Amino acid sequence: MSLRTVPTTPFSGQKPGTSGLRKQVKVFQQPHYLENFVQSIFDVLEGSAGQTLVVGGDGRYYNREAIQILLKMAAANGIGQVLVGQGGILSTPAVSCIIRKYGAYGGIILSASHNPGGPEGDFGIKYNIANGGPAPEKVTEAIYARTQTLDRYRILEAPDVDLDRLGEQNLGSLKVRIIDPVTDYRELMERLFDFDLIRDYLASGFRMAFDAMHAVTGPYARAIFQGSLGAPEGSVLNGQPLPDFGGGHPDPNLVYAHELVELLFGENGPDFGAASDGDGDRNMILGRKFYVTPSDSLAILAANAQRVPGYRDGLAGIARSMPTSQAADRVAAKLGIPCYETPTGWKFFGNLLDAGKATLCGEESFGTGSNHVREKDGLWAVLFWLNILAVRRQSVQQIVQEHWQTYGRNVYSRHDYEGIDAVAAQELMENLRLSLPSLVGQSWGSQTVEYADDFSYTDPVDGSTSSKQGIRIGFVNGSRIVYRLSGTGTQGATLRVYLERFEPDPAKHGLDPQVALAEHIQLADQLAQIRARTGRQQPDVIT
Ligand code: VG1
Ligand code: CO
Repeated sequence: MSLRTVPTTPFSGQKPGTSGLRKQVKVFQQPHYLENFVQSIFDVLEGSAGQTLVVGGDGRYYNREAIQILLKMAAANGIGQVLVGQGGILSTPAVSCIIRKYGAYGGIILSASHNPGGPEGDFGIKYNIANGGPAPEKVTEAIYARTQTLDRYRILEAPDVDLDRLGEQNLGSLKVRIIDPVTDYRELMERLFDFDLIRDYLASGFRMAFDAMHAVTGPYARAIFQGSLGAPEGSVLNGQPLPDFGGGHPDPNLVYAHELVELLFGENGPDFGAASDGDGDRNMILGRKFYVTPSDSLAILAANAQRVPGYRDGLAGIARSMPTSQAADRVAAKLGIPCYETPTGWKFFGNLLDAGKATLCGEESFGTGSNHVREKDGLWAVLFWLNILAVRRQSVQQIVQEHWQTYGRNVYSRHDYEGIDAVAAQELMENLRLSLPSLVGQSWGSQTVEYADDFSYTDPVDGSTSSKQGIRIGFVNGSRIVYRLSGTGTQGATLRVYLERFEPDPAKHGLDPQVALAEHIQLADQLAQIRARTGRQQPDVIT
């Protein structure tokens, strides 16, 4: 074994996006590419010598190779101990849980989340801090700045670690501990939810299906749903993590989780269906022939939280990302607790959770979570729903419809235009931005613009400001159109258009959102010239 300092030169574009650095696998496979980024992380960490890091990934192609490089670099950079999930597997929420439980200094997650995997797919890397959450912008910016001046990295030349053998191994002065990926996480879930009650409900004939989409949640879902909770074998679909996710797109929405959707919308389907994404932090919730929007899901979990053991004492507050619907705000208002509006990306929830200002958080992009960890958590959301269903003994559809009757319905939809020309996308946003001041007060049909701005956020805890977080056009009746460019894509640009309209009338709650939002959909195109500028006649994905 020998310690090597390898000369290197910076790569451009190693800038973490909404959730870490995501690039095509081919980009990561270039000599020194991953090493440069990892060294930049180590270079900006202060006082990490002798400390513990948690490392794991979603099992996608290049996961094992990347972990070997990372471990050898950790050894060469004076890290004391690394906890690694067996086989290199750890879901994003499990990493967060393990960092917190063992008081680790931080963690590194290898994942490109919902992006496809395999040699032609994507890879990613993300740094999490000691609270278990994604590094805040000041850290990711420091890492990026370091990537641009880097001229060397340190690595230990040593044989590979056996990632499949549980227990301790030495890599130079670094202790590597291979741990079971599921145990700590399952124990945390058992403390939050009434497993006995859910087990009884499942034994009474209530049927569930969970689609792990050949991604990281397979082992967790099998252990928890089929193991601890006694759901019949076969309740977990696609439960084997595969490097290419079986050729699928591990994004739990109506388009990509079609196997589950067909099951739930077919005849004699299960009562409850759910899916998660590549790294296990997202969730989609389905009832029989019924889809729950993630924004509604957050609001419903909040409204029912006190029925669940972990949240029996009530919520301190709710936080949602700006484009997420305002359904949660209505619940917060009724509960008399604050509702915070943050930019897109889980890193903005960390301070609110640490300061005890928020208990539940959510994003419209199938992300829900709480103060139990500092990441969004797919299986947690599924267990939360199961617990509520087991208490209320009503169908998913009944629970959602009753919620709308009580609070009104925030009709919501997101339209994604994927892989569009990056320059055209920038121009579209720039043009829209320029037109904002002139929009206020203008009317189209029944819609009058009340405000039009580019969302800027000041963190109430540390006072840091993040600007240009999405263009919002709000109407006097409370409806909104929001435009953002994705910060997780790897090819071209992805335009996201978020549409929301409040419907108080229960007689209209059953309307298809695409119909109920037709006026806004048309207006969204007109105001931003989407079709003309992108050349697309319709969105690629509607959620
Ligand atoms: C998307 C979602 C955002 C989410 C992010 C990471 O970002 O919109 O809400 O936090 O993905 O989720 P963007 O910038 O593409 O809109 V994950 O599960 O990919 O870590
Ligand atoms: Co994810």
